Amino acid sequence: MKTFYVTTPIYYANSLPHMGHLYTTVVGDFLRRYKRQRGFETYFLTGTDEHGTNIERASARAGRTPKEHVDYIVGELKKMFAAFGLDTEHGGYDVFMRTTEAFHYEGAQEFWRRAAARQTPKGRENIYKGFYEGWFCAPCGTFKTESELQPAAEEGGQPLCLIHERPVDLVSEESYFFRLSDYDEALLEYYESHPDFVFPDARRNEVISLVRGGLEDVSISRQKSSVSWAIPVPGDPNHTVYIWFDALINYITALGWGSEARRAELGEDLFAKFWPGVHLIGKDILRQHAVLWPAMLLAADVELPRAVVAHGLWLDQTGRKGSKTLGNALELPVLIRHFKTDAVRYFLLREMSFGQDCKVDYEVILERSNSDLASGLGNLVSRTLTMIHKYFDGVVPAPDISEARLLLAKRAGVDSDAMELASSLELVRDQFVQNVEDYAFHRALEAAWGMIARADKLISDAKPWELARSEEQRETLSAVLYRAAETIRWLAVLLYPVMPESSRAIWTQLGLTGDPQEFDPTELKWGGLRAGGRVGAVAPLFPRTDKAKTMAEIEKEIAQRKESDAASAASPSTASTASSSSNESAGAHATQAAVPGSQTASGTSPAQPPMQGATEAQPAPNAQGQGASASAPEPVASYITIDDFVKVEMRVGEILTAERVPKSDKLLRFTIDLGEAQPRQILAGIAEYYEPEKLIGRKVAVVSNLKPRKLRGFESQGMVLAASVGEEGRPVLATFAEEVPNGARLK
Ligand code: ME8
Repeated sequence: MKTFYVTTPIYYANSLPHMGHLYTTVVGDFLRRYKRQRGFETYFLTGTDEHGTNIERASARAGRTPKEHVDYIVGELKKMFAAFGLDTEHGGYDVFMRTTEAFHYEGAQEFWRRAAARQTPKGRENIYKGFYEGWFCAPCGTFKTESELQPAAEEGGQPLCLIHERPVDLVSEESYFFRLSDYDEALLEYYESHPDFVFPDARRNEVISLVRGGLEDVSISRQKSSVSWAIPVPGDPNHTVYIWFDALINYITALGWGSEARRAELGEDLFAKFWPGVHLIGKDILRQHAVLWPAMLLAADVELPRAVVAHGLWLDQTGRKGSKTLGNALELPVLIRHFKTDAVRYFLLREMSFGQDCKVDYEVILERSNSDLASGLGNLVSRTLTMIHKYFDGVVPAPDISEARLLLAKRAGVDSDAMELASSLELVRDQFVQNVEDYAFHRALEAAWGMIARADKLISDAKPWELARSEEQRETLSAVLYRAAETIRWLAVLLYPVMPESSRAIWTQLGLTGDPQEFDPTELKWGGLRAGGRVGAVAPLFPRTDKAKTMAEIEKEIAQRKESDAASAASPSTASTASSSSNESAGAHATQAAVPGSQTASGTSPAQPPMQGATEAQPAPNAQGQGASASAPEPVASYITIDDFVKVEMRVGEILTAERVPKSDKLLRFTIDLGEAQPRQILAGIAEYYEPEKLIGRKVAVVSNLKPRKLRGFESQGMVLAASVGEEGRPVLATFAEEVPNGARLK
């Protein structure tokens, strides 16, 4: 049997999914259902990427351990996906892959060992130890180039990630590197000999020119002390595997690669059966999938995927990418409450020209749902079946017109035989199929809606309500309604992968047995609807929505949700993503008072991000990592120990003086009494939120053993702590409700 393996990205389990995540999963679900209809044995993977700094941070904000946090997110995500028919129970994904599965640890470590034991096409070690420094955006999980950053507002400050509009961290540490730079020729050859490997062409060209421009090595580990919530590097407990290196491998560990335990659990060798697969991704993660991943597979001597298929991004009306962090993406709970979930599936596939970006808001979905579904498909089904009930007591009427009645039929504008309609349905069906094969889903649906227009025209030209008045035109009436009903049967088969639930409802209303999923669209033949059978009861498929009323409800609901997020953000003890539907940025977390660039004191310029060239510092072969025996996954802990904690010295300080720093909108300069011989000078980026004069005499919490650093020419000798509230990260100074002496230590 032909097989088809399709994957979505595994989504970061830091916060709840939004419409962007739903989109790729709906496309995957659509393709697998379509391929199953076409006789393929299919396997569909979606899941979550559960390691890394961002998840550690999100869990800390939510007051959970990382494991509790990812379990919570996965539980919610699965419920939401189920509402859209994407889970196994509804015929959706076969595996919900999680990178915290023990078998994935085993497989990922085995992959590392395999790559480390082999050489690059240019005869050097695949993995070596070096030193990495760069600007790291935790929400992106990647290092950033200068062009991907907005320069820091202050000298020595943190630049902002252009996608997330948040400060990035300067990360500098010993790291293992993957020698990607040795794979440029091998990759270019592969792209050349596999023209369908990257789709669409625009993305393929982008990838080719990126690789032609030269690749640099990729940092693939972090020190355990900086990222502990991750898979340990085999043979080196001080390092953890960089999240992208870990995550990409999921596509094969899910099938049992590298883990005997997983193969036993699956009961068969799914890797042998289904690999290579097709990776559906958003274009935001193209480089990782079309450059890094194939090079990793070459390094470990594993067959490359069949294709990397990249779609465009959903944007808000101002043209910004819908994202969790910006909170501008459409929220799944809102979609679930206010729309038929099949209508959302249809919208996603119909609205976006696959490969291109597309603007969206709730209103556009409502409009499409009303026009294409309520007035289009839904209306065609209900008017046809209602007329069959009314004029034929619910019995499917005969398709043919006898010789004697041909002229009468012609007079009513109805062709004598149905072959013209049948062949135009075949044509549309072929267009539908071809467009699906070409990932042009919007065109496939446009074609299907051509069928609806055709059937609507058939009805409005023939005017069955007039034919019904004349006994002589009984056969014409019968033929018209049969043709409309048979067209609907074809539509139910074509649209099954798009709207499984509605297509089944249409099937039942037509009085058919079996399931539209069992029909191969290419085998549809005119006349499959049996005359004389009974149609079922008519029930509205897509009720019309009152746009103004629904929009008002949605807006109110979102406003209330934002308010409750802000309220929970303002009281850190209750901050939790449980209260937030899809916006992880709404939590409150203790942070420095927005003093830029405090994480690392190094002033050196950052290296390029891994995919565009990590600068190789001191290449050194990784002797330790090579040939280490396959061992059980090492457990990871997300906690810091008390020893880690006591390294941070925090003290009570009293603000003695406060003033604005000249030429800076953000910085205040304080002198603060920490109970020491001399007060300290400390700078904090809170000038937009606090009047300096009003802070004099205020007791604050200060990190007192932070390495001093210069900001705008002033040395800052510590850091004032504040909660970061709401989406804009408004600082609220941490303070004390009771009298405390200056210098008292916080423990
Ligand atoms: O990148 N429009 O996870 P992620 C369209 N864990 N699709 C969107 C979208 C938008 N506005 N926003 C998100 C990761 N997506 C990694 C992947 S795979 C080994 C690791 C979809 O949670 C789209 O598929 O940031 C995009 O590529 C993916 O979600 C990113 O999800």
